[in-house]
Amino acid sequence: MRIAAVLATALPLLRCANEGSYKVCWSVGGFVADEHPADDCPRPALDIDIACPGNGLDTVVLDWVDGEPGVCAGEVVHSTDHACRDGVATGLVEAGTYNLCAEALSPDRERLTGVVVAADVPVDQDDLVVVALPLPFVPDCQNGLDDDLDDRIDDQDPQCSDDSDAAE
Ligand SMILES: [Ca+2]
Ligand SMILES: [Ca+2]
Repeated sequence: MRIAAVLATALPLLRCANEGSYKVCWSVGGFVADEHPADDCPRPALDIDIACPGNGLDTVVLDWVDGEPGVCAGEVVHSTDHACRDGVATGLVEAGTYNLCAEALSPDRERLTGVVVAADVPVDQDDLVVVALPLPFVPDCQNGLDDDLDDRIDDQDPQCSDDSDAAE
């Protein structure tokens, strides 16, 4: 009887890790809107076969923030860095509702794009939440790199008519 009582107390605690699982997908340039299966990541809109630094994007930082809806200034309860320009991350946070904030960083960790906010994302216990983050495409002419290796970067390069040019 005593063992049974202990188990009855302990089992709910073991089962209730109070963690919610998530999957985050991001793609520079966005996703194809009509392909968004609930259990998987949508297809990237751009089919660009460039290595991660090729577009100046070196790191994607994902922050789960507990704070005002839509605001990234709050308690960061979970933060991960990811290499590569398109990607997927999965993980666990304490079950709750968060803002998901993402930043695309250059190799010297300068912020390349504005913070992308997915507000009020419910991450429930024993549930997988899929969040898609369409990170903005960073044109060659504002990525901080000398893409064509002529020793001139971005607006210093005469190939760039303005910073929206996709090719340096
Ligand atoms: Ca450049
Ligand atoms: Ca150049």
